[in-house]
Amino acid sequence: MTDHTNPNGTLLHRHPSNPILTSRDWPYPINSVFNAGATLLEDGSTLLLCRVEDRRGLSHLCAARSVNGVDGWKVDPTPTLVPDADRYPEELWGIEDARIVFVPELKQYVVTYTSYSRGGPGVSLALTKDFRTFERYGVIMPPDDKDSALLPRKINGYWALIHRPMTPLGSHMWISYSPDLHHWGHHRLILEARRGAWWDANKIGLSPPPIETSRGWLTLYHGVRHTPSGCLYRLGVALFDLENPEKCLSRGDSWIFGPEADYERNGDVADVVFPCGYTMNPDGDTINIYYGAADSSIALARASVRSLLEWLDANGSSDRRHSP
Ligand code: BMA
Repeated sequence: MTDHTNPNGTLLHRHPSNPILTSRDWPYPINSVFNAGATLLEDGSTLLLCRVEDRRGLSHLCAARSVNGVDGWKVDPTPTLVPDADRYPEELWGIEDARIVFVPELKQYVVTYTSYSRGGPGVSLALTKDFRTFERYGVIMPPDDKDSALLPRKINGYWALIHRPMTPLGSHMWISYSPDLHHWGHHRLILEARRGAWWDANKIGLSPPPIETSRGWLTLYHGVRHTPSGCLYRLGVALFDLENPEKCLSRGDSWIFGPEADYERNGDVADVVFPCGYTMNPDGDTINIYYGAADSSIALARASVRSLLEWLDANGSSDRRHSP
């Protein structure tokens, strides 16, 4: 029987040191730090590309490095990737919410992030080898669009990008393909926000980049519940076919993680958990999920890929791509 009572927190375990990074850890004056992309570097250390909101309200990205991914963070002394509105007008009001994917074929990290300007939020892409210099490709998905990550390898000869365009009919997850990371087409809807009272009604979006498993692309996504006192951001999980990522194999009905801890419930934007990155432990099963908490800090939760897949086996439905 489907378990609709899944207690929050059983699949994702909050780290006792949470929140692991706050504005107090920053070497220069900022308002807040949250929604970080994550990756392992060659030496096994963890890099977070954090969204930093300055005291004008505009965001840039700043790298923090740690040997164990939990503490001892070394934060870049100055912003790492700053909006460059002269050359990239789509970055006029800042850059936000990076997702990082290491692409073996390119021997580089591909960073996708939200660039924000008069036109609204769009998706921008940059390549880097070291998170010190970046090759910017500019905006690759025009506004309104965000919550984007590249798959780490080509699918049938094309790069594949998951993203979340917004339309008056809803904000759903799409996939698009490209031969060169510049030109994008073959756009397909892959996962719909549900409707009505559902926790993920009207607006969903990719959270960290999809995790490649032997069973498919394990994909954490956020759902936004609109309430009279504001929005509630929670996390759900779906599985997509490895060679045809347009095909949703399974989607859970319940959310698996939501704001409960004080640092998630209180902050600049209350009741938000917003992961943008994960790293995999050497055991090949434990993932470290880095998430923004209440748009005010960065927190860490751990999960087991095997447990997430088992939970989907018990609770997911294969016909849930579309809104019931
Ligand atoms: C979303 C994004 C996130 C943010 C969240 C809550 O739309 O802008 O960056 O964390 O809202 O404010």
